[in-house]
Amino acid sequence: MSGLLGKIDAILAAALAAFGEASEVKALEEARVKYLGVKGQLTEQSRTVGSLPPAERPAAGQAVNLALKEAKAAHQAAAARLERANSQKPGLDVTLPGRRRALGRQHLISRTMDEICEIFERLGFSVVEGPEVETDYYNFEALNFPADHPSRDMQESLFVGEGLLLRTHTSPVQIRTMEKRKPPVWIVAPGKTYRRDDDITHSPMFHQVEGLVVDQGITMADLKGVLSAFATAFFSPDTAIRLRPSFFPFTEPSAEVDIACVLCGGRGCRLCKGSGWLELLGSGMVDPALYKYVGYEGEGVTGFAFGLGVDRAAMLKYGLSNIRHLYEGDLRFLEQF
Ligand code: FA5
Repeated sequence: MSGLLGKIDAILAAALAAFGEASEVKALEEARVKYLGVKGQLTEQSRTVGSLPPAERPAAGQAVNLALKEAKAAHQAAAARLERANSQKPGLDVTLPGRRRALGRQHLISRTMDEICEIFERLGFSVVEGPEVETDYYNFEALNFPADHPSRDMQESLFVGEGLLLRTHTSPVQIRTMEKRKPPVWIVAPGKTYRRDDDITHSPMFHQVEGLVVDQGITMADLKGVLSAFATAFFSPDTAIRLRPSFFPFTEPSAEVDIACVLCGGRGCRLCKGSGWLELLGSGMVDPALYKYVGYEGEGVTGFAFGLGVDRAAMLKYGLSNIRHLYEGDLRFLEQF
């Protein structure tokens, strides 16, 4: 009996020492298995109690139980000590502020498009949209394009099926709007447009904002007044514009609108190739030939329209050297705006 009690004391002392010395979770677990596991040394002792003479069993049982209790408490204390130590290791400072997710931002094109539409909304225009896959009828025919116009050629526009193409401009929205609404019409139509173009100032997919006004007594002075108000709001308050004669099948007369060079203010520099002007958009008075397609004949109205390149406007405003910067998804570029 005394032999057993002595043995229990010795094992307990060894167990307490092992738990106390364990400096890692793995070592502590090994010690627990060694002394308290199913085949652990203290657990084994509790089994030998049954083989003792009945008179000795109570005292021996009590001694083993006490030893087990003490060993388990020491193991728990050691486990808590290791957990505390681990949570205080460098790299796990719970007082540090959490890691914030970087917030995204609007792409420069979307921002420019919104900004352009807001300016026209302040001038009394409302925003409408049209489909990007268009029929030949809306993209060309109802816009007075002759049947043999080069942009109707398969080589020039991006056709996606018989008589179906990716719209080459936002002008089809003019026809779609006039079909649905009676004058007065004051709308802008932003959206994506597609052409077989690809160089530093032209992209196969780009963006336009179409403008259309059809009302009583609209003249070219209204066209110039509205576009001048736009240019001063979008670029800077002293931005001058000029109208240059041009041709579009759906406007008559037609004009390219240039702004005074954003770099040199009109004196002439590398950007404007010495001319002092930069081309911004196409425009003109709505050709009355369109009215027969949309049932406006006899309304006694006149109108003007314009088509503004959004990518071009962003390039001019922010001094971008290559249109591809807008489409490469390089955050070092995009995060500047
Ligand atoms: C048109 O697209 C006419 N629909 C504009 C218009 C509307 C005239 C209403 C009259 C009345 P144009 O092909 O010039 O016109 O294009 C207009 C603008 O789109 C250009 O000034 C340019 O800024 C932009 N643009 C044209 N092609 C590209 C391209 N591949 N990449 C980027 N911008 C382009």
